[in-house]
Amino acid sequence: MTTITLVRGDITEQSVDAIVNAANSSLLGGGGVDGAIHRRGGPAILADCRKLRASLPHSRLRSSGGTPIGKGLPTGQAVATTAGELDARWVIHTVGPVYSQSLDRSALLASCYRESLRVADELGARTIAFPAISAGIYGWPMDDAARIAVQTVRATETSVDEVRFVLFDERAYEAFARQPR
Ligand code: AR6
Repeated sequence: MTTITLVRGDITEQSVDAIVNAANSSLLGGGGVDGAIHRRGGPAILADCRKLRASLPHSRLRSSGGTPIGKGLPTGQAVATTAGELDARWVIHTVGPVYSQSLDRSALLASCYRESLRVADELGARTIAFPAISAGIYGWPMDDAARIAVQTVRATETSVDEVRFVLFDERAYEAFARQPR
């Protein structure tokens, strides 16, 4: 039985087996949760990311500035690294979709939660903390991001005991609290 809990706070301050990072395909860091995790977790996480990246296939993705990203983790997938100095055993990096008004990318957002839980199961993680993936820099409307997050976790079979959503502000917390758990 998986329990879903909600916490208002900073994901880098959580004590759990696995902390999920809302990363980008490059796995080389960024702003938001990604920036906070690398800052607080220290250089061991980036060192692991670089190694993982070298084993990934080349993608045709380009950064928003048009630079080819080269090797990258496809949107909707997840991989694990050390958690460095964070109070966790692993960081699970997943790449959320950028929100689009013209294309329905919800399946990719749902995939981030499912794939992260699959990786958590492979690792043997029993407690996992998720941020509101795609609901920051990637522009996903918070209510919809919360609905997809909670519904997907509820519908996914996993050995994880606790899925903790860590919401950075009151608005995000309220959006998650409105979802039936
Ligand atoms: N703890 C918990 N939640 C946080 C934290 C934190 N420390 N910091 C921000 N949030 P975002 P995305 C919230 O932008 O939309 C990066 O540059 C934030 O308020 O971190 O998936 C990556 O490299 C929002 O509600 O992730 C990618 O390029 C939620 O976490 C891109 O941003 C997600 O915001 C990914 O964008």
